[in-house]
Amino acid sequence: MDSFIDILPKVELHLHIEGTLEPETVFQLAQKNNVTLSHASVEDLRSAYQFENLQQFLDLYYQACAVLVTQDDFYQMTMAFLTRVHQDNLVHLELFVDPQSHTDRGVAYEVVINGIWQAMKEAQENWGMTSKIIVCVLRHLSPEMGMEMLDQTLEYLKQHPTAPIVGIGLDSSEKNRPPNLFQDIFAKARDHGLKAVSHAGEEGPPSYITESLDLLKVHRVDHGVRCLEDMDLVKRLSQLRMPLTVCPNSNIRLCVFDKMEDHTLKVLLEEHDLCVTINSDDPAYFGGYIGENYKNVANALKLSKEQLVKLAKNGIEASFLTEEEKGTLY
Ligand code: ES4
Ligand code: ZN
Repeated sequence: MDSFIDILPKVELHLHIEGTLEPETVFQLAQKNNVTLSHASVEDLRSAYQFENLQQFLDLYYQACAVLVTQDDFYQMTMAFLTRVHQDNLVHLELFVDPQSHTDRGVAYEVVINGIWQAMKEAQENWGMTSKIIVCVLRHLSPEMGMEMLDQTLEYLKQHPTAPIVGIGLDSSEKNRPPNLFQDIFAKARDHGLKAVSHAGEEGPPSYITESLDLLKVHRVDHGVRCLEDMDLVKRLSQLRMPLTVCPNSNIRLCVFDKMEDHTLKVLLEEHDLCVTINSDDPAYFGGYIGENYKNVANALKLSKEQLVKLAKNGIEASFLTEEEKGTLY
């Protein structure tokens, strides 16, 4: 089954580009940019990757973000990631970036996007891999700060009309930060033609998924696994054919489920006929890139080849590609 997964063309829709920084790169960039880290060595940092919840992970993730300073740093990080997932036969990617975790430290918005975009262009030229950017609002910060980030995005798009930014997302600490706090930002983003996605129902309650649908008018729900606590919601997600970007390794590493055998992905896919997709979230932190996520969940839940193909096709369907572009991937 692993070799079948290796050759299966895959799409990734839930990937935080900052979550691809491997500990070796964190140390290398820290040294180059004179950034002080609170861990003594690569091994020390890697051994700290044992999390009991989302917040413990985010504390380390934001600390590591501080090593990214120049446009070339963002380019190198993205290029290293794209090179890695090209080996997994990734054919299309819609990546998340958290501009606020960089602009808050004095890094210019365009430095972040220019660096990522350059790597994306090379991946398309070299391998035909297509990719897009979704800028995320950090929900632990104020809605005003999120609106500022959206305004920077709209200004960047005005200056760079061919930029691959296609959507806005909502990420970071979910508990006690309901989507309704951010509805003005999403309304404005929509008015400017951006698509919408939101992390919901990972650690937060199913009502955050409902709010994401009703108030943020999202096109996809990121994670969404806690929908199973509300059967009316599950029915609605099924009727809407609303995609869920599920991240198996992440869910185990952040203790959303105790072990992979307990993961509800197969129930969501087969019993409730939801548009489930497989994604890696923060692969450097959660023990695996897209291929490993497919393999781990396939082995633990004994998924068939047909089910794996269905999951991969759901990824194409749930993407923000045009119908014509999707047709070339199916
Ligand atoms: C994240 Cl797993 C997860 N959840 C919410 N926000 C995030 N940012 C990066 N990874
Ligand atoms: Zn995520």
